[in-house]
Amino acid sequence: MKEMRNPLDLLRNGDVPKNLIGITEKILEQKRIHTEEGILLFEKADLSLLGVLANFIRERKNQDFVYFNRNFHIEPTNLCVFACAFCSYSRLLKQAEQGWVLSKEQMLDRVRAYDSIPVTEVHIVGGVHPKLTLDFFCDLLKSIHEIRPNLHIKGFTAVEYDYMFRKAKVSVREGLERMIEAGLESIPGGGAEIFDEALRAEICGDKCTSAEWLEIHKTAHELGLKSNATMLYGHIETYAHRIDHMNRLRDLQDITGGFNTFIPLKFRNKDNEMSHVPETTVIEDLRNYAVSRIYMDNFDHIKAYWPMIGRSTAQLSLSFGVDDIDGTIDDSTKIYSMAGSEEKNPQMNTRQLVELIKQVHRHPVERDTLYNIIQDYSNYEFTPESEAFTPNHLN
Ligand code: V47
Ligand code: SF4
Repeated sequence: MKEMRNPLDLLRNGDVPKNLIGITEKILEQKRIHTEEGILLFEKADLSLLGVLANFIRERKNQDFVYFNRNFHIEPTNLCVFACAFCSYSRLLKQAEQGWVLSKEQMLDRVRAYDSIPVTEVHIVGGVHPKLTLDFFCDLLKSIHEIRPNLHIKGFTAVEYDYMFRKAKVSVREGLERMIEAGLESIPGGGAEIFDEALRAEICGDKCTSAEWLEIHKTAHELGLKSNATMLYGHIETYAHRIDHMNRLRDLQDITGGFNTFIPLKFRNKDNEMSHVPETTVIEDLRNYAVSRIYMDNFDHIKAYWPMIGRSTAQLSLSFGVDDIDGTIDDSTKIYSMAGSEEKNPQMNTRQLVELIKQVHRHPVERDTLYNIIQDYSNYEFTPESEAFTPNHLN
């Protein structure tokens, strides 16, 4: 799988269709491509050409490294004031008996469960609940750091912040400053969905707007935080909507440079209001990763989130521009198992993640949230002592 064709050979041998020669040359000359060209790639380029081009860029940016981290999730609640049509995970407040709300102590117990385990990040994300306020979360973050000062807290989507800050009657800047003061260190990429306003109105009309999502990330970057960006694809959007979404992120990245990673999220259709919408094929998923890698020229990393697409597609994605597969997770997220992912209990120990990456002849590298390298596992020999274990606290 590692052996990819030299992109120049494709051109020399006349293997590139006439209508794609100009754009292929541009990509190989490392020039930025624009809206019409992005749409053309989606519409006309076949999987093999996209793979060769995306691979060329991935190699230039990240050589043969594949990044992962050791992390776990805390999902404070799945009760939510919003009702996004694609969401299988949340329940409305009036359905409280079907959901959960963790107390502060329960969340701290999750952190304590990792006492002797070398995780570096906790990813906190959940539904939007009116009782979980800015003060509550500031207090939670402080307490997490009292238990584990070096654990990186990547927390809360822009959607959660937008609601939390309005309720607390503070500006985005002030709200983020308070969270940073309490221990927030970066922001995950959720809640972006698809930025086109008409489409957003159809699938998640009641939560924060695209402009508000972008403003929160911009302010976070100005305050020195890094963040990620997602795109929910494979539902009712067109290729033009995907490129529009990428354009808005690419423009902001030009200004701030604050995004770490772009994470395309495949729409899963189990048990939600959009269950009638068929899911994309794996071929389409790979084409989407590849175009993302080509188009998002100012993003260093493209992540395939393995709990959502499954381990095999995550392996395949590494030949289509992806250089990051997130982390060990430790069965601590329910978002995707509830939406129909093949991963029912997403959990891999470090050895399993390393083997997954080595099977496709890439160099596994453990990183922290900010992509500082913790350990290169290319020539690492696991021993029973060094093998990471999990606390199975949810089993
Ligand atoms: O915003 C919800 C998505 C996101 C479905 O930043 C769905 O490192 C597909 O953003 N089918 C939350 N997707 C998760 C998220 C995330 C995940 C992993 C890593 C990072 C990171 C961020 O999950 C939501 C929404 O776009 N989502 N329901 C569904 N049925
Ligand atoms: Fe709530 Fe997020 Fe689900 Fe939308 S995607 S309903 S905001 S939990």
